[in-house]
Amino acid sequence: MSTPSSPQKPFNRLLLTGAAGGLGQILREALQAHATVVRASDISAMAPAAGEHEEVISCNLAYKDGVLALAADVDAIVHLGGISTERAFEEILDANIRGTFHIYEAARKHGIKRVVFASSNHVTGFYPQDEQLDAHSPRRPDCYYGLSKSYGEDLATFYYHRYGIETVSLRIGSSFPEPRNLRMLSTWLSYADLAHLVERALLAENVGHTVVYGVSDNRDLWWNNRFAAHLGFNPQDSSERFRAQMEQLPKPAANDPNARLQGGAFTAAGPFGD
Ligand code: NAI
Ligand code: 15L
Repeated sequence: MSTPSSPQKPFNRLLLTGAAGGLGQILREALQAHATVVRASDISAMAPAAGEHEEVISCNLAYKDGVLALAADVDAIVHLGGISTERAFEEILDANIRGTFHIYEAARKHGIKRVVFASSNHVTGFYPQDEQLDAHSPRRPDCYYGLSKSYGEDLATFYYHRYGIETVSLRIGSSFPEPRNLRMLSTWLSYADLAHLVERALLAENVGHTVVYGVSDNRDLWWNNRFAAHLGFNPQDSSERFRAQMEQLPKPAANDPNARLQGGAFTAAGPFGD
């Protein structure tokens, strides 16, 4: 007689930062499959309120003591929290640079061995759209925001070699319900593929610090995930079904960053405060 499979989930408690954001709301739900309790945190108010298997904790990532307390008793961290577009450096400094440092310090102090870090395609945004990249391509951050994600990836490498904390850095393309412009036909990551990617990033073994581009199985890809094959990430969606709709939109001029550079408009944002 076969033994019934165990109802045990792989993690007792997972911490999700940025849980009130666009992707956080999707992952609050998706992570329920992998943890008995999801601790959902953000600086912003969260809706809906805490579900049966959730703990909701308000926390500003810029404050170290708060982040240390936030990560107590968790088995792994999915770190999405922070500024998600280009802004003045000081804002990025607090939320993304200090914030991600605090996450790694919390992992070190609490003995947490796995972080899934929401990096971004803006770590390599200054490449032209006709060049294909992989995880070993030298970085070309395209803005302060991209720089902060690049620093996050450096933290991940450091904390792996120094303390054995493993990370999967997800260089997410454009994760929205649908692509919003022609560029996103190449960069789109569906929510279903995002949930699958985060699952693989949590469960794959011996990841060290793995960098993977978070992108669906789109027709015209700029990124090759050959160095992340061990994750077992097999995206199922494609932006192709939106092509006709996107091609109806006004085309950017040939010299517009949206038509030339992988990072699109982020490459020309700012400077702020001049
Ligand atoms: P979002 O802006 O909707 O969510 C980010 C969340 O972080 C917000 O709820 C915000 O309140 C929170 N946050 C900001 N500063 C904070 C602080 N100091 N302390 C605590 N929480 C703070 O962004 P989205 O789209 O959900 O993205 C999630 C993550 O994925 C972000 O790190 C973003 O940079 C990254 N990403 C997203 C992409 C996308 O296409 N959605 C593409 C590439 C990267
Ligand atoms: C990102 O990193 C942003 O968080 C997101 O809002 C999108 O703009 C995305 O990149 C993109 O490049 O489309």
